[in-house]
Amino acid sequence: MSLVNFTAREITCKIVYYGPGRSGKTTNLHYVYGRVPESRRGRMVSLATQTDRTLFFDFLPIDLGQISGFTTRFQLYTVPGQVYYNATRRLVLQGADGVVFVADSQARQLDENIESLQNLQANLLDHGVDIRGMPLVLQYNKQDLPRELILTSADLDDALNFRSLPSFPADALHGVGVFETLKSISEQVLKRLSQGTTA
Ligand SMILES: Nc1nc2c(ncn2[C@@H]2O[C@H](COP(=O)(O)OP(=O)(O)OP(=O)(O)O)[C@@H](O)[C@H]2O)c(=O)[nH]1
Ligand SMILES: [Mg+2]
Repeated sequence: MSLVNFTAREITCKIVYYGPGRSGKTTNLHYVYGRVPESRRGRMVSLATQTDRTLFFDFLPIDLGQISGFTTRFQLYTVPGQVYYNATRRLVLQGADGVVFVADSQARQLDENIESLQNLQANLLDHGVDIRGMPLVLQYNKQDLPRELILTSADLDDALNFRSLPSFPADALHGVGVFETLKSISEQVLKRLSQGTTA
């Protein structure tokens, strides 16, 4: 849940990167960490297994600077994608202001993507949140892989994009689409916040 401190003129929002195992959620955060100037980011905390699978979550706080006179901070989290970590996923999702769904573009991962999206919907519902009301963007990652292995953005939109959400092709390993995705979700979250406070 976003925290607005009117005295200090600070806003803090929580963005959660969600998606199936090995889709590239942690890779997105690593890229952001590497590109945001040190003065604008905190320490990245990763709780991972020895093989780099996220065990609990990754956490990266970044500072977007001044927006409408408020210092705006985003806390980026990833969930563990592996199916059996659902309790942890649900916990990390709690209080999210926005979600980035990182899909794996490989054709053989399509069922995992669909299952993970359904799992997101169910876990949000457990927190009393309707997915249709949650700021959400889709990222089609691993578009750098050979054409015969992956689905195009258009195919993935057909299969996953149930309400014309913003969607971005990406190669998070090399940074393609990473900041476009982050910018889109940030804008949606801030828009929601401004609507909420003026309502
Ligand atoms: N070719 C390619 N490989 C990628 C891309 N993004 C991530 N990877 C690789 O995919 C593997 C999994 O990436 P992670 O970022 O750890 O995946 P994750 O979604 O955090 O996985 P979990 O923590 O298990 O949920 C790693 O070997 C990455 O280097 C991409 O855009 N292209
Ligand atoms: Mg991970």
